[in-house]
Amino acid sequence: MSRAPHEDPRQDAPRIGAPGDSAAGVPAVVNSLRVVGRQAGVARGLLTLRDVNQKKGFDCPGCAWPEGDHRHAAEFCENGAKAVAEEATRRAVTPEFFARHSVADLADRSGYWLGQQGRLTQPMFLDAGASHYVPVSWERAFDLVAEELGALDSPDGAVFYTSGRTSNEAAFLYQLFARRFGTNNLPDCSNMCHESSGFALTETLGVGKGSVLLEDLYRADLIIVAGQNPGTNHPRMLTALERAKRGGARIVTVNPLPEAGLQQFKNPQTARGLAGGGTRLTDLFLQIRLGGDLALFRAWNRMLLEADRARPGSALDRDFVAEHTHGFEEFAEELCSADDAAFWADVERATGLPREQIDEALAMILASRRIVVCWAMGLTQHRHSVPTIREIVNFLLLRGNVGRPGAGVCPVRGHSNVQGDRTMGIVERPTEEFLDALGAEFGFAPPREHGHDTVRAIRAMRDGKVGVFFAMGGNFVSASPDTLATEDAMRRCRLTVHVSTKLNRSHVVTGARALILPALGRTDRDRTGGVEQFVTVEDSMGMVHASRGSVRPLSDQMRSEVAIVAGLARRVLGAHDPVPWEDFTRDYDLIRDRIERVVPGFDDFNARARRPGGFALPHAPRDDRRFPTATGKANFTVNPMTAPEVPQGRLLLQTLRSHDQFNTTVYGLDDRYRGVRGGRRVVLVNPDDAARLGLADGSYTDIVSEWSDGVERRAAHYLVVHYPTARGCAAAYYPETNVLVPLDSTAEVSNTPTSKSVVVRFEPDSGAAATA
Ligand SMILES: Nc1nc2c(c(=O)[nH]1)N[C@H]1C(S)=C(S)[C@@H](COP(=O)(O)OP(=O)(O)OC[C@H]3O[C@@H](n4cnc5c(=O)[nH]c(N)nc54)[C@H](O)[C@@H]3O)O[C@H]1N2
Ligand SMILES: Nc1nc2c(c(=O)[nH]1)N[C@H]1C(S)=C(S)[C@@H](COP(=O)(O)OP(=O)(O)OC[C@H]3O[C@@H](n4cnc5c(=O)[nH]c(N)nc54)[C@H](O)[C@@H]3O)O[C@H]1N2
Ligand SMILES: [Mo]
Repeated sequence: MSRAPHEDPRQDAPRIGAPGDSAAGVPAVVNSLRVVGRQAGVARGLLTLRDVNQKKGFDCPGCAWPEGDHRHAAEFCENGAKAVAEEATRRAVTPEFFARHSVADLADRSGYWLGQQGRLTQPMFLDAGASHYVPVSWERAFDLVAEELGALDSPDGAVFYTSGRTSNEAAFLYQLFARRFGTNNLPDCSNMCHESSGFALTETLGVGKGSVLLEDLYRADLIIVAGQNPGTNHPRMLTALERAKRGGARIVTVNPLPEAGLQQFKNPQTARGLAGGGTRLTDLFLQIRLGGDLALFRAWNRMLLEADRARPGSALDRDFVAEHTHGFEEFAEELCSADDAAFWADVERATGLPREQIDEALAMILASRRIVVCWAMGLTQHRHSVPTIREIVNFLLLRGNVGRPGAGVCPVRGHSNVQGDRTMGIVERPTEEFLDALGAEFGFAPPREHGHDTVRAIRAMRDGKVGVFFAMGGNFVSASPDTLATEDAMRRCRLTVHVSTKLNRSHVVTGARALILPALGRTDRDRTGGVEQFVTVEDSMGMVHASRGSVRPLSDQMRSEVAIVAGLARRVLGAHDPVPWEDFTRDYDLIRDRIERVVPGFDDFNARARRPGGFALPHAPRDDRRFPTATGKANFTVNPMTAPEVPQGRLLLQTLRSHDQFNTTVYGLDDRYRGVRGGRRVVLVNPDDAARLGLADGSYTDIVSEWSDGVERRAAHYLVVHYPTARGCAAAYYPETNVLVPLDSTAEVSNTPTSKSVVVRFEPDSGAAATA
C-alpha cells in the first residue's frame, strides 16, 4: 500500500498530559513570541505584529473573525501570531534548495517539514519526466500555462481552484480570467468548509452569509456556540464572548469535546486575564454526539411549539412568524407528528444528552429575548449538515431572532478572505445576475453552464477529463478528502500550477508538468506598478476593509496575486483581449472601480475602502428584515429526523484541528489545550468505548474507515488516548486522517466531504513494523 509521508508512523511520538480547562493567558503570549522569534527574527516579527489588524496595517492572514472598532495595541492572538510568523519568516526556499532536493525526496517529507523550509521566492518548473524543479522566468512560466490551456479540447478541461486567503482584487480578476477563458470550473475551499451554511441560509433567509455584527454579540441574551472550537481556531472570538458575558449574555456550548477555550478564558490583553483565574465562558455544556445537532434543535423547536400551544404567545413571536415567514404550518405539523415516546427516543439516541439538560437549555432560551447561534465545521461537515443548519434557522425564526439587534445566525468563517472571494464571484455555480453584470461590464458572454466543485473536480481529474489544474493558494492534495485518490487524480493532469507562499505537498504530487509561482502574502509590502498598493478583504461578518503589508519581500521575483493573474490573462487571452489587464496591475483602484460596477454593495468602493475600519456590506435580512428568497419571506423548512448510523463495534470519527496548525500548515507538534505534545498521530476515544473495544490507553492501533465502495482506507499506528469525548465518538487530526474520508461521502445538497462523521473500526497496529 502506498502511503503519503505525512502519514508516516515514524514521524512523531506523541506524549500525553492532562487536557487544559482554560485558554490563552500567559502561556499563549509566551508561545506566540517563541514562534515569532524562531521564524521571523524578533525585530521583523514585532514590526509585523504591530501592524496586524490595525486600521492602517494588514488583515491577519489567520482566521476571518472581525476586528471591531476598539482595537487593542496588540489585536492579535497566539494563533494569529503564528500565522504571521509563518508568512513573515526570513527563511527562503531558493533555486539551490530545489537543486539539492529532488521531487522524489520532497515527496517523502512530511507536510510539516515542507512548510518549515520558508517562503517560495522564484518561479520553478518541473518538466515531464524531470527529477528536479528548475528556475524559470515569469514569461516562460506564462508561456507554459498558455501552451497547455491552448491544447485543451474545451475550456472545461481546466480547473481553477482558490483557497480563502486571496484578496478581493485578485479574486475578482481571477474569476474574470477563468470566465473569459470560458469555464465556471472555480472550486474553492468553501466547498469543503461552510458550503452547507451557504446553501441552508440562501434557501431560508435569502443571503448565504451571517446576519450579525460584533455589536449584536455584545447585546445578545443568549449565545449558542455549536460545533466550533474558537479557543484554537478563532481566539479573538473569546474576547468578544467575554465582553458579551460582561453585558449579561449566557453561553450554551454544544460539542462532543469539552474544548478548553470555551470553558475558561484568560484574556491576554487584560491584567485580570494574565494574572487571575479568567472568565468562565460556558454556562451550560451539552456534550452532544457527533451529528446529533439536528435532533437537538428539533427537540427545542418542538418544545417551543408545545409551550406556545399551551399558552399562546408565551414562546413564539407570532407577529414575526405571520408577517415575515413562509411555511410555518408544514414545519410545525411534521415536527409534532411523531408521538412523544418515539420522538424522544430518537433525540436521546442521536444526541446522547439527558433530557434534563435539554430542558435546562430550553429554560434559558425561553428567558432570552435575543439569541445568536454561532457554528463552524462541527455542523457543516456531516451528511445532513444542510438540514441541520436549516433547523437552526427554524429555531431562530420561531422567536423572531433574525433581523433584530442582538440576534441572528453567525456561521464563523475560516480563511481570512474566504467570504470575500465568494462575493467576488469565485463560485462554480454563479447566479445569472452576477454573470449578466460581469458580461455587461466587460462586453462578453460568460459561460453559463455550472462548473465543478472540489469533489467533482477530483472525480473529473481522476477520469482524465482535466488537463490543467491551477490553484490560487491552498494545498489541494492535503486538504481534500481521500488523500490517495486525490493524489492519483492530481497525477493524471498534464499540468498543475500553484500560486503559493509556502512549499506544500501539492507542489510535489503533480501532473506530468508542474509550476510553482511565488506570491506575495498579506504581510508583504506590495509595490506592483512601482507604487505602494493595498488590497481589501471581507470578514466573517461582511465588513470590508483595506489591508496593507509592511514587510520587505524576500525576493524581487515574488509577485502580487493581482500581477500574476493579470500577466497570465494577457498571455493566455492575447494582445487583443479588450480587458485592460496592464492598467489593473498599475493601479488596484481601477479593479475596485470595476468591482463596484459588477457586485452589489460596493458603491463608492475606493473612498470607503480607505475609511479606517472599512464598511459593512448590505444584508437585507439583518438591515431591513427583507428576505430575498424564492417566496420573498423567511422560509421555515421541514427537516425530518436523521442522524449518523454507526454499526456495532464501530465509532464515528471526526477529523479536526490541533492548536498548532492552520489547516494543512502544521506549526508544531503540540495541541496544548488537549494535553497532546510532540506528535499528531493520536486518536481520542471515550474510555467506556475504549474498554468495550479493547483499546488500552497508550496502546497503538490502526484506524480503518468503512464505506460502501469496499475500498480499504487505513491510517496506521495511532496512539490511543482515553479522552472525555461523547460516547460513540472519536477524534483525530486533519490532514493526516484525510486518507480515511471517502471521496463520495459528502453532504446532501452542499456536496461537502463528511470530515466530521467517518465510520471507523480499529485493527491491530500495522505501523509497528514500519517503526522497527
Ligand atoms: N489556528 C487556526 N485557526 C483556524 C484554522 C486552523 O486550522 N488553525 N482553520 C480556519 C478554517 S479554514 C476554519 S473552517 C475554521 C475551523 O474552525 P472549527 O470549526 O472550530 O475547527 P475544527 O478543528 O474542525 O473544530 C470543529 C469543532 O466542532 C466540534 N464538532 C465536531 N463535530 C461536531 C458535531 O457533530 N456537533 C457539534 N455540536 N460539534 C461538533 C469539534 O469537537 C470541534 O470543537 O478555523 C479557521 N481558523
Ligand atoms: N479531513 C478534513 N479535511 C478538511 C477539513 C477538515 O476539518 N477535516 N477542513 C476543510 C476546510 S474548512 C478547509 S477551508 C480546507 C482548506 O484547504 P486549503 O485552503 O486548500 O488549504 P490550506 O492548508 O489553508 O492552504 C495552505 C497553503 O496556502 C498557501 N498560501 C498561504 N497564504 C497564501 C496567500 O496569501 N496567497 C497564496 N497564493 N497562497 C497562500 C501556502 O502555500 C500554504 O501551503 O480544508 C478542508 N479539509
Ligand atoms: Mo475552512
